[in-house]
Amino acid sequence: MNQQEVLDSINERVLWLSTRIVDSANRERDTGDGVKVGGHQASSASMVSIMTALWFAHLNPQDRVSVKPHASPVFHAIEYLLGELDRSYLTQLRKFGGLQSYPSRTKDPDRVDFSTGSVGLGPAAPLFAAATRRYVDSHFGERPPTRFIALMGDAELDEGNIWEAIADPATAGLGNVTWIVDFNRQSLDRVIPGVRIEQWTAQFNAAGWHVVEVKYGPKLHAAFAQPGGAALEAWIDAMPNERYQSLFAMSGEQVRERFTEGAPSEVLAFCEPLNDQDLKSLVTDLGGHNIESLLEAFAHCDAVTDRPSVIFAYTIKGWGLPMAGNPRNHSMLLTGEQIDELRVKTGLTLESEWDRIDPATEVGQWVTQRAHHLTRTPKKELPTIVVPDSAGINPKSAMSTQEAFGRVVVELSRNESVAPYLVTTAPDVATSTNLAGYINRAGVYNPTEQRQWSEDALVKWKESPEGHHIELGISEMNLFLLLGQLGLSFDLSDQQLLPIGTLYDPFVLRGLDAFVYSVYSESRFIVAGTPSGVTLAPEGGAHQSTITASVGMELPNVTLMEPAFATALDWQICFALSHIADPGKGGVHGDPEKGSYYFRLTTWPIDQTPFEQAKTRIGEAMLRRQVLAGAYSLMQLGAESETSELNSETSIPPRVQIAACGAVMPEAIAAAHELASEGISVNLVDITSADRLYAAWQRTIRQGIRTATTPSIPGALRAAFDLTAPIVTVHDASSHALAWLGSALGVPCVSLGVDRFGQSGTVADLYEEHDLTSGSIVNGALAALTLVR
Ligand SMILES: Cc1ncc(C[n+]2csc(CCOP(=O)(O)OP(=O)(O)O)c2C)c(N)n1
Ligand SMILES: [Mg+2]
Repeated sequence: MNQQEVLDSINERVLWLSTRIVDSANRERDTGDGVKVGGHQASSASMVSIMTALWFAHLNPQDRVSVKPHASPVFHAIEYLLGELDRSYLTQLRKFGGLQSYPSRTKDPDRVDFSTGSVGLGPAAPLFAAATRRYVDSHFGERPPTRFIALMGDAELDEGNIWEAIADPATAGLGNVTWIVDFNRQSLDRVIPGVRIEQWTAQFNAAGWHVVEVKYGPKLHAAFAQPGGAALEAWIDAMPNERYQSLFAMSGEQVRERFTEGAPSEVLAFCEPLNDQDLKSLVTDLGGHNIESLLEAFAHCDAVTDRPSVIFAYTIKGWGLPMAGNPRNHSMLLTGEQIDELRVKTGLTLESEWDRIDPATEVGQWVTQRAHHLTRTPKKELPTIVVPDSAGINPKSAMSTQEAFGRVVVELSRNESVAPYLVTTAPDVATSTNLAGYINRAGVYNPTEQRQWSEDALVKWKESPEGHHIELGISEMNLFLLLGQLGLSFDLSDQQLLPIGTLYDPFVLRGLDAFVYSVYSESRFIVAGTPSGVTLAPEGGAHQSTITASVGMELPNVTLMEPAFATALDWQICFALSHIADPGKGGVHGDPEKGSYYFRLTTWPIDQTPFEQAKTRIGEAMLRRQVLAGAYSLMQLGAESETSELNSETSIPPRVQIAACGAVMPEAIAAAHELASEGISVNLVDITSADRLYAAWQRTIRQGIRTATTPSIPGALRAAFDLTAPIVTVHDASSHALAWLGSALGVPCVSLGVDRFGQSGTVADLYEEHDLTSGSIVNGALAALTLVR
């Protein structure tokens, strides 16, 4: 057997297994609920030849591949054939604890390098992983060369994030990246009308990419070179996509009829001597299903080392299956009879259908040799980065959290054990989010040294391979994709980093899908959303974020922190970095501290004295613990007069609690004093992380539910709150984000926040408009007191 025959034989088996994996999940599993299991035989079949060529003839162990979501059965079939997946999993596609519907780094049992699912993000991930590797190689010495490869569906090119990713200079010149487009000209619902290859090629070329087309296989190429071949080529090229695709599911006789209908005489003359079967196999000879053509294209891409490559591999959705080229094949499944036929065609029986390829055969030996070649060396343990408890900033009397953030990062850049690992990034907002001081010290990363032309003494953005800041264009998608890959560097580049990104808080939502993508992949980074809320008043309208606090709280693997005071922020950043620094302790499963951290900050300067007073009252060590746990009592004011209307009937003064988060703290403090002067005693709690508090509450509740015992109130809440007094919550965010506190404490709760879109104005205007003034907080507290029964 020659190499082509060996690989074709493996290809046939991969097609069988991937089809059968989906078939078994759907026809043989009793889910008990009648809900269809699903899986994608047609999308998988389309990718079979490309993946066989890669894994069985091209990849090296250190290469990293992102696999198109709907080709997950092909990936698992290959991993199984290579001995990396236990046979028992083959009947567990989409089963709880089994193979995931789409490749998952964290939940699949085999070697998934990149999770995929939301189309467009999967291909971008290896591009940013390669950018991360370039950074790591510049700073920590070169790793063994890795090719970062993405296998993507052609409909993924409709996603804007693809074009954002390739347009950013941060991804330029990455010669170790190849995207392979499974160019079946079909998406979910349709055969794509009109092929946009020319437009796409131009777009990739314009972005500086190397473009390769693998359109026809060797049989067609040979035919085109013969007399009449030029006419044949022109005829196929001009044929509407739908018509061409329909040939694939036809018999030879039908193909002749449909293919030659209306054809010029030269084409008819060319087809005439061929028998039906030969004609079909000739005209359906697409490059994306020819392993030789694919390997040639891969070699071309390897030879181009100064820019990324994209291969358009022409394929057929459902290749090799009866549903080939059918416009509605996306979720079609083979019938039992069709499976039986495919099994026979593949040379298997009911007894042998799940077997690996016999290692005693020539093909089996090839597989064994590839399995050996692709074995990855076990990961070495990475040293832990020692992060101090505090960066030691000395806050001025009044300071905003954004300013404090800038100072913390600068201070950390002076710390020898932390500084080498810090890497910052921002989508064109580094200066306006207070990273400039850090960048002046640490420099901008550029793979090649750049001469500086600016005379500006304040902004010294030296660009060199030693720089630590990666400046991006204004794409929040790119920010979260890059942060995601920087935060997985410990796994994909054997080097842990401490990544910190900044963006304007409202635009967290612009990058949200990439944010979700990155934390679903268990990446570890810090992101600061700043400024946030209506407090950035004159900036106005669409720049005012309201639902981002809820996003930070609700997103798994992310901890939201929203401090009011500079020292609290300092402690929280160091806490976050110390967890990010320690990937050796395993994934985030069950441990929310092991994920990423989202700081919601503001430019509103706040008097720091109350925090210093709380430090004296509570003690620094205890206060630090409480700040990190999510809340502490900032001040406790006794009723200043005994004449309040509310306590006229009893001698005990009424007591109320204010739970305030972030920028609104001065209003909350003023309200506390006003209430005290009206004869009401007040406990004012600074919520430093609503997320950590909520998580602690939920943990005790879940524990109670699982063990059928009375849930306790978590220590973090007990330490800061009084368990009897009603509460008013105040937040420059949706009022909903803190509204759960009443339930957690079992007291009446009134929640103030921003539940409508804002507009420009002064901070005072907007606090008035959204009931965030001290007067509104006082009235809210009084309302809460009336709710006490
Ligand atoms: C962001 C996003 N939108 C929609 C979907 C639903 N969806 C899944 S596959 C698909 C089309 C896939 O077409 P293509 O990428 O060409 O892959 P093929 O199945 O043709 O190989 C769509 C729209 C998705 N997974 N992600
Ligand atoms: Mg497609």
